[in-house]
Amino acid sequence: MLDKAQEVKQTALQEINLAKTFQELESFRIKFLARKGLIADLFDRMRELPSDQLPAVGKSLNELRSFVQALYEDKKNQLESAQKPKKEYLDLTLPGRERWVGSKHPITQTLDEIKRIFFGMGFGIATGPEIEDDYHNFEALNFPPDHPARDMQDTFFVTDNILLRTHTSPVQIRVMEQRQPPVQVIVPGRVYRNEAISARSYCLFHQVEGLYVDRGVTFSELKGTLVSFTKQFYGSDIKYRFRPSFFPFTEPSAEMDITCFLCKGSGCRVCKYAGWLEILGCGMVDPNVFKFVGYDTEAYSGYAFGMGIERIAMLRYGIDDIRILFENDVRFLKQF
Ligand code: 2NM
Repeated sequence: MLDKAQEVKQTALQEINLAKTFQELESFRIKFLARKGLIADLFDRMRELPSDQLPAVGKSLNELRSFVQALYEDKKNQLESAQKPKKEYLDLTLPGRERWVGSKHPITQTLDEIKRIFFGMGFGIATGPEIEDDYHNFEALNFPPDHPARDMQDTFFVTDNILLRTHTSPVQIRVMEQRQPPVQVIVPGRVYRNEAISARSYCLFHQVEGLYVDRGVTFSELKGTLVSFTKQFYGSDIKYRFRPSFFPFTEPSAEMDITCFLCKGSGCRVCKYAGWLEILGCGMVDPNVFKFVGYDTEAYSGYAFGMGIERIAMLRYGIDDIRILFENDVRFLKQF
């Protein structure tokens, strides 16, 4: 039996040198070390031995198994390290890996620029809830009960009385409920409209609205402020005009147009060959609104204005589909 063990040891020593691949090494393992291999076979045959020989034979079979197992492990390590490249080659002349730096969303960039200009003219900032009640979104803003904007078709209702704000004006109502004039704030934020989604309109967009209330505020101050903003934002060479308009919460109301900054008024795709671009709505706050918030309508007057940020950003960056602003596709965003 001990001779047999010696023989197996010699065979293993020869055959381990013949194993040059993982496959050959696996055959080696199966031949010698597996459950039905040569060594297991020797252990099985111990049953035939007289009991006085068992300790010595057992000891040498265990040694044999450890020995062959070690041959196997060494060869396996050799084969594995032969697979790896000898040494990593470090090319110090290669340029460093550039770190990918994120950028601000074009809507955020546009908002930041608008805020910066109004901060420079003395405006503060106010924010408020996106989920509003009918009172702050419509009633206190002088919308009559049957106004079409109050329809399910245009507004996302949560309950009969609770809705997603359709403009940021309810924040102005909340500001006026809490403070007496002078009030001079801009209100940036998300607003929601239940409209068919298309290249031109999305169910969600951003607005900046502004409000200035004090003693003796006039329409010419409104014009002066908006003209100053417009020249800072679009450039001092643009021309502008105010057209009469209508909003429930302002009287009189107007819309402001500027000459198309692309074609300078001669007509192009951006301005749809009109030469003019509509950029905001504005007006003198209707005294009915002041009554709702408890302001003295004899003592105070004020102006308000509002603009849609997506429209401005689309004009500015030449984007022709509003939906791409909400997709967060990095291939689009990394261009800004
Ligand atoms: C606009 C146009 C004109 C506006 C009015 C008010 C408030 F609360 F003072 F009545 N907030 N915003 C307003 C006025 C908004 O957006 C096109």
